[in-house]
Amino acid sequence: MIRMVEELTMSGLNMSAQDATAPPVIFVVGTAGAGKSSLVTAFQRWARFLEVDALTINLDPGAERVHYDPEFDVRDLISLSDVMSEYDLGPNGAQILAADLVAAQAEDVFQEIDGLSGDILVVDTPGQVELFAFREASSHLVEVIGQGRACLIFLFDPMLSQTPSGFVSQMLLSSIVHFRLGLPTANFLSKSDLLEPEVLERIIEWGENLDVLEAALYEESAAQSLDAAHSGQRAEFAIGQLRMMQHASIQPGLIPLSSEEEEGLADVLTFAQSLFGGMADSRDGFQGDIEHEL
Ligand SMILES: Nc1nc2c(ncn2[C@@H]2O[C@H](COP(=O)(O)OP(=O)(O)O)[C@@H](O)[C@H]2O)c(=O)[nH]1
Ligand SMILES: [Mg+2]
Repeated sequence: MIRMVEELTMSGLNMSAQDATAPPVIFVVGTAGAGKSSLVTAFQRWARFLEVDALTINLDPGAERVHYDPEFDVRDLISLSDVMSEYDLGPNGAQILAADLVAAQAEDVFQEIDGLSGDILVVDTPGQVELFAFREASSHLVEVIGQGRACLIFLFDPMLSQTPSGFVSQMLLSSIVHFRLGLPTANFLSKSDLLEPEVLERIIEWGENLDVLEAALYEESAAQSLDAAHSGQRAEFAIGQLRMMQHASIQPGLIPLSSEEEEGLADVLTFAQSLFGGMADSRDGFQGDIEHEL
């Protein structure tokens, strides 16, 4: 894990040595309604208060309202209602086509953001995670916008996270997105203000202790009175996957986040900083000193 972070840090520094002004990029991903857009809004507001210059981008053509102040808004390029009428599609088909059309214009998007100098760039992504992670064209978009200095914040839905199987399902989804996009990923438990303290504590413990999660999974299966052999297999499969992730140094941990109460926002910033260096580096030209130290 440490070696991986070091390598990433080194490559991050090298990139920024080429272009000292390009800020690190955080892509915010998660299932529909997980709280992505709210996080981008809360993060920008919070960062401004700290005089950290957080720039934002909206990549969701289906967004109805955007409450942050984006440097680039994909809706200026593509309107979902235009796609629906032009190609005679329903909302779902239009979302898929719009995602591909956006990605096909990745270079235009890059022109819009090239040369921006902020401390960090936070990217809001389409409502459904599969539109961002599983369309072939999106990988290209991630490359073009990320410029080798990007990471992912994966948001867990708080309601789904309350059952062991829901929790594990999201862990697996997060690891698939991580694998698919190939970016360092941190998992956050979204809207944690909605959870009772003891429920929150239990979920966080599942992220830290696989044995506890395994026991909870077996208990859940038993309560659902699935037949014993089948439920055992199911739990074994899930835990096996998670152990493999642990083995591959993919951190299964989960950090509580509340955009509503501005909790965990510092952890989002810290994650990007741990990968790509401090904010002051690019701003004050300390980059050379840091490379020298390394
Ligand atoms: N209580 C609470 N609600 C939240 C929080 N973040 C988002 N929400 C609500 O969750 C819903 C979906 O949020 P949104 O940011 O649009 O999700 P997205 O589809 O992932 O972009 C909205 O009604 C938000 O007000 C939070 O931290 N706490
Ligand atoms: Mg959204």
